[in-house]
Formats: sequence, structure tokens, C-alpha cells
Amino acid sequence: MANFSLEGKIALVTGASYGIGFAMAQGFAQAGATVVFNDINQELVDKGIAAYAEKGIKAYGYVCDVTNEEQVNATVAQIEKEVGVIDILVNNAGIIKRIPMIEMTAAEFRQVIDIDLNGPFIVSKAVLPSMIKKGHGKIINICSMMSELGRETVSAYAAAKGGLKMLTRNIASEYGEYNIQCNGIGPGYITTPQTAPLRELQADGSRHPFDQFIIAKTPAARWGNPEDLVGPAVFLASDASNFVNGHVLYVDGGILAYIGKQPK
Ligand code: NAP
Ligand code: GCO
Repeated sequence: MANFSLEGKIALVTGASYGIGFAMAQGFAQAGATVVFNDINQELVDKGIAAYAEKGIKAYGYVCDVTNEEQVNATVAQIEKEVGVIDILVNNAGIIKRIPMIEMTAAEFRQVIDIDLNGPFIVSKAVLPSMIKKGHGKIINICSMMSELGRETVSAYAAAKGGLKMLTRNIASEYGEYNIQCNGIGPGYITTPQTAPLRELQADGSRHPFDQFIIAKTPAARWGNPEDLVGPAVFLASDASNFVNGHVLYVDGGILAYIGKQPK
């Protein structure tokens, strides 16, 4: 029977005080892993530690901006000293800016690329040497529908997530020989703070037009929730996926397979 256990493993999930990262980290803990996470300020880290504790999980939280290479390297060294060598890295931290491209400043474009693409590069580079020494490792990059598709107003995010898909394939190519697997998870539309603006009820109480659009584009006819990502994440973090490498597992309710609901 394939081994889905994470007993004895140390998992770092970036940006996991809440949202998708929190749900995946909770699943890792339930599978036996020690959970480590970071966020960009102490208040969020403290809130995250309390939220994990409410679930009966002793999580280790660190203040670290994934775009700051010095901070990342120091934090990884601190984690290795205080908790242990990282076996599983989930590059989850990310932002989105929904601005039409001709209205977006270069600084805004760069900020999204910095967090969503440079961040995963910096953190992966920091954890790989110890994974190589240890003889195994798992890196999971949180991609997106926008790793495959475009849509209005998300040019920076789509460029970052498309790049993250190729960074995933390159890490897999470069480090597969050290028994390190790097894969992606491509969530569909998930109910988290990041997508809250797309689901806001209208003044007349009707559903947001984008909400209705996504329901019509999803065979499952629903938004995903963070818990829908836990099983795929545990699979890719476990020995059960040791021959899966460079793959992006889309957890989208079927959006990428579907042209959209036909008019009645
Ligand atoms: P979220 O609710 O906005 O949470 C993002 C997390 O990343 C927050 O904890 C945030 O902290 C943290 N973060 C932002 N910038 C950071 C930085 N520089 N360093 C460290 N942490 C940072 O997002 P989510 O919906 O859970 O999404 C998590 C990941 O899934 C993202 O990569 C997102 O692109 C991806 N994704 C989301 C969906 C979806 O529908 N929700 C679908 C596909 C992919 P702060 O609160 O301090 O900003
Ligand atoms: C958007 C959404 C999406 C989701 C996700 C879809 O504005 O289109 O925020 O980008 O966050 O990335 O997979």
C-alpha cells in the first residue's frame, strides 16, 4: 500500500496563517508532520499559531517575507536549528492585483512577480541544499488556473503563475536525481480572502456576476474550499508520489476540462 504518512517529516508552508496554506498545513499535521509556517508580520504569525493551537496543532511560526533573500536564508537556518531540516516545502504565499494592464504600474507588476515567482525561487533555493544532503525532499508550488489561462485584469498574476509552472518543471529536472520531487498544485476558484471580492453579494442581494460566471465554468457547479486541496497536498508531500515529478495537479472541479455551461 502506498505510504501517505508524513510521520517524522517537517513541513514549511509559506504564508499559512490562514487560507489555503493553513488548510494544507492542518492536513499535514493530521498526516503526522511537524508544521512550520511564516508570514510577513508578528501579529499574523501569532494569530496563526493560535489558530493552529485551536485545532490541537503545535505549529512553529516565523516572521519572514519570502521576497527577502537574507530574511529567508536566516529563517531557514533558524528552523533547521530550532525544529529540524525541512523535508517538505509548500510555496503558498502569494498575492494578486486585479488591474487592467494599461493601468497597472511597472512597480505593481513587479510586486506580484516578486512575491508569486521570485519568492518561491528564493525559498526553494534556501531549502534545497539540506534536502540534497538528506537524500530526499518535496517541493510543492501553488500554481493557479492562471498557470494555463488568462483573463482580464490579472496580467501580472498570470505571468507569475505561468512562470511558477515552469520553475516547478525546472526544479524537478535539476534535482530529481537527488530524490527530490517538485510538483505544483493548481487550485481552481477557492473561497478564501483572496477571492472574497469576486463573491461579494450585490446591493440587490444577487450573487456577484463573477461568482455566477465561475459556477457556469465549473462542472462541479461550486467554488472549491481550502479543504478540497488537503488530499492532493498530502499526496504530493508523501512517499506515495515519489515517482511524480514536474507535474501540476489541477484541483479545479473540472474547470480546465470544460467549455462552460451551455445556455438552456
Ligand atoms: P490569501 O488568503 O491571500 O493568503 C495569502 C497568504 O500569503 C497570506 O497569509 C499572506 O499574508 C501571505 N503573504 C503575502 N505576501 C507574502 C510575503 N511577501 N511573504 C510571506 N507571506 C506572504 O491567499 P489564498 O487564497 O490562501 O492563496 C494562497 C495561494 O494559493 C496563493 O499563492 C494564491 O495565488 C494561490 N491560489 C489561490 C486561489 C484561490 O482561489 N484562492 C486559487 C489558485 C491559487 P498577509 O495576510 O500578510 O498578506
Ligand atoms: C482571479 C482569481 C484567481 C484565483 C486563482 C484561480 O482574480 O481570477 O483570484 O486568480 O485566485 O488563481 O486559479
